[in-house]
Amino acid sequence: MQWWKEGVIYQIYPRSFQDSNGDGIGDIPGIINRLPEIAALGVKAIWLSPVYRSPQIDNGYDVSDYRSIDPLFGTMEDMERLIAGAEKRGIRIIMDLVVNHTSDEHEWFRKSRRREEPYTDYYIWKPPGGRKKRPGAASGKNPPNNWTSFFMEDAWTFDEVRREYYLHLFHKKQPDLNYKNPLVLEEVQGILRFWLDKGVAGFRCDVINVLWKESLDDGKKSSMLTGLEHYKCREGNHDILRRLRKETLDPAGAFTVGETAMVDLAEAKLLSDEARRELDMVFYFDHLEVDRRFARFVPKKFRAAELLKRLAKWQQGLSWNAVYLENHDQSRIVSHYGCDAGAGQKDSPWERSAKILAALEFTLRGTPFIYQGQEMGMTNFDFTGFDQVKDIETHNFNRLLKKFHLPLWLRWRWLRLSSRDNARTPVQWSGRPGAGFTEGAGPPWRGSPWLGSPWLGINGNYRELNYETQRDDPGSVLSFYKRMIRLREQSETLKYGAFKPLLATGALLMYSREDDTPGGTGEAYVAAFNFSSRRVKLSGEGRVLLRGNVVISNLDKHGAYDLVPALEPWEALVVKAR
Ligand code: TEU
Ligand code: CA
Repeated sequence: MQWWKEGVIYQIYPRSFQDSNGDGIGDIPGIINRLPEIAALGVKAIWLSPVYRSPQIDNGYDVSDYRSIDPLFGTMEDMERLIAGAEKRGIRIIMDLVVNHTSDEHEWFRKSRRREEPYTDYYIWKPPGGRKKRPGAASGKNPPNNWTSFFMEDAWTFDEVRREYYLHLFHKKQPDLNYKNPLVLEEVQGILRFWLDKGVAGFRCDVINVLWKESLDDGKKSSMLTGLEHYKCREGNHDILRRLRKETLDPAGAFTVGETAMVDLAEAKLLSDEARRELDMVFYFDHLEVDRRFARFVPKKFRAAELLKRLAKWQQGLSWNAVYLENHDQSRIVSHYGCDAGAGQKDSPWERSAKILAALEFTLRGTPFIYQGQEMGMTNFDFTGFDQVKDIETHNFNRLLKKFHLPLWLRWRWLRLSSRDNARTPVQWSGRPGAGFTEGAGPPWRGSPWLGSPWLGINGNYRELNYETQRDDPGSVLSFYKRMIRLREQSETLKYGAFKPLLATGALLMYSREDDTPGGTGEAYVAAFNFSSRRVKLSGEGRVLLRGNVVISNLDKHGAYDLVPALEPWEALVVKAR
């Protein structure tokens, strides 16, 4: 029995989790102080977003030393205390492995740009492009090809020291490593061994499906990422993953979940197929883009039927799923697929829909991941303009939309929904100034420059929506998450049963989870969800399907259910059908 199939994994974004020294930035001692709350949730592991030394251009996803802790977050001793403290509570630590790129302040890059061996070819360097000016290149630039970055900029920057261009699929301060140089893979093996020796249980692997750049030829012009076809999920990438697994990860019994940008089902199957020994599971994005165009940036109408279609595709397409609804790059799910009206209020659309999403997550097949604050229904930020946003991706996309002359109101309407800062506002632990996140001296929100203010504004709804108001309330979102976690842990069918889509019309969707294994229990649960603020009548077929004893109700319904006529606004109902 693999522990990572049995239990739930909790993601912490350290800078927004708990500040312990009043500088307005979350840190590792803060996480240690909150281990009792994390243990009370009932999770089996913590995935820690990066705490390595970093210039913090991309909030730590730009690493300058993989073997040291950034002073912002604490010391290596703090990290060792966290690993030991978590282990005492039966909680494993999973580190964030960011090795598609480093920071440009990493020693390797500093030496590579000076052609100091053996680092000269640790990165992807090229002389300026062909003789003729490349069409579309910004003035004065002549990059080796036409690739664009995930952050909507050029993917090449000219280095004045080496007098060549270097590739960066993200920010220009995040140069891509060159995996065609075998020394790079050796360095990565060393990083894995360093942290496995510290006692971590595995890794969440950042953009782990774009490591191998097959060629540097021009890409087909694309609305999102020109050049993607040359580096996404290439055979060389699979070889790298198999080697890391065989030589380092399997001997240590380490767990891996890959974050796989733009992955499709066929690619995800190859990456997570147990027999291929590459990754244990992968994060895909399809189910979170039902109401979005251009990845997650341009909104469109949400349709439950589309959500069910995409859920079924991945639930039935992969042998095991990483089930998640939020992370540090995504908007808050209660504001996205739910309704955050009445945030913090009892029996509000916010409370019902936060619970409906918990019921969805914990009745899907796969390892559930909870992102910090999701368990209390934290909502998207309440910022009123770009001046309060810190995320470089949001600002870059805003600059791109400005080039297309989109008016400010439309740019803000789109980007306030998709900005990664929605998930990065400080966790709301209490209703006191600083929301129990920080006791810093500065004003308790909006991230003003004074020392001690939170690095990013605290959502103004912290007074009503916080951990303390929910901890002892059996009807709270937090208590509902705890119930879901326990229910799943106690049910082999909810953990391992087959997923079967049943029906979806308008805002209503239904599916079942069944133990249909030969000689199995034949147990089946039927789950029904109303993703709307209207009462939805059930069709004849729906009424017949939704029969049995209630096991989950976000409206506290109990007992036997037969021929349910309708679902209330934002109602989730799960019955044990047999
Ligand atoms: O994200 C990579 C990635 O695919 C996302 O940036 C995604 O493309 C973007 O949010 C649009 O959907 C990982 C980390 O999760 C992210 O925080 C880092 O910024 C990025 O890699 C670079 O390390
Ligand atoms: Ca701090």
